[in-house]
Amino acid sequence: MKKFTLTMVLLFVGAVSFAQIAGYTSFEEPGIVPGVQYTDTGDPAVAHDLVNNAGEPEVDFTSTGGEMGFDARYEPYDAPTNGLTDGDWVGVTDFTGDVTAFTDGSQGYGMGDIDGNYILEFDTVDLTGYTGVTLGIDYFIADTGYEGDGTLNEEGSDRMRIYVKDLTNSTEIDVLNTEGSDINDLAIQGAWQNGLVNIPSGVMAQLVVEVRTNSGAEVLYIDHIVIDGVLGVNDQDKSHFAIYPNPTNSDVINIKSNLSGDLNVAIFDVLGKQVVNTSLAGSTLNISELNSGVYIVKITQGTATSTQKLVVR
Ligand SMILES: [Ca+2]
Ligand SMILES: [Ca+2]
Ligand SMILES: [Ca+2]
Ligand SMILES: [Ca+2]
Repeated sequence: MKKFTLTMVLLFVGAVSFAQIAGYTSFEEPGIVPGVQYTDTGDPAVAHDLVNNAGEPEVDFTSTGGEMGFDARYEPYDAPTNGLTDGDWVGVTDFTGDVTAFTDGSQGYGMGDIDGNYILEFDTVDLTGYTGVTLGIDYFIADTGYEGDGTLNEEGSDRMRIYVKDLTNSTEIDVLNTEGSDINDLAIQGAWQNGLVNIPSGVMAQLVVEVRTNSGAEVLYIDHIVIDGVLGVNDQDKSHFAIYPNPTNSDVINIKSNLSGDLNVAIFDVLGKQVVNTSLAGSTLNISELNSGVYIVKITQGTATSTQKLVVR
């Protein structure tokens, strides 16, 4: 009996954590419109959002809970003339003429012949409870005829930048930044490169890709984006929330909060798979679908977030 109690105590106070993907996309979920260019109908002299056009490659994507969403927009340079109004190879594509093959699946995202600046912003990823976070992205730079060093926002000053915005600390973490260099001199064209950067624990993070080119042959392709880390118990806002009973052998648990507003509850199993994601109006959550085991419960209410361990017997 003593031994049993000690084991239970250790289980209860012991840290629990596991590798977990916080955000990913391989561009496999968006539809494909092969052999068609994207034609912007906006004014190339004015910065504006780019939107999906029927029958053309998708430049924007709204996440349905799997792959991350993304949103493209355009900013002019000194004399943009055409921008993307002349029909350009941008958006989700399965064209492998430049890249031979995508690094994951059969689709990626291409950005060529912008005649201005193309800015692709991904969904913000909430890294609350995560440590040891990295972002990986595969990128492929086509062509070798780049001009300028990208320091000026003008034609003939080609520039490519892939970076992570740490929105919590208002900092930016470069994966690739060709500003100050002729892209040719970097000698990274014509083959897939893997960018990998560390991201601070617990922040809100957003991947951004920016491309300024002026030739149809100058294209940046991206694929296989993964943000992952170790998700563990985070006591930061634990004082606001209580889960009981815990451990439990009941079909329901209660989540008590001293804050107001709807509670968002996500539960992950030991493999890091999300098994519950719901909004609670009351305090009772049905967990009858969960097998016996250890879970991480992520509770969010307003700006308060807590990740806590749940033991289901
Ligand atoms: Ca892919
Ligand atoms: Ca857009
Ligand atoms: Ca163009
Ligand atoms: Ca160029």
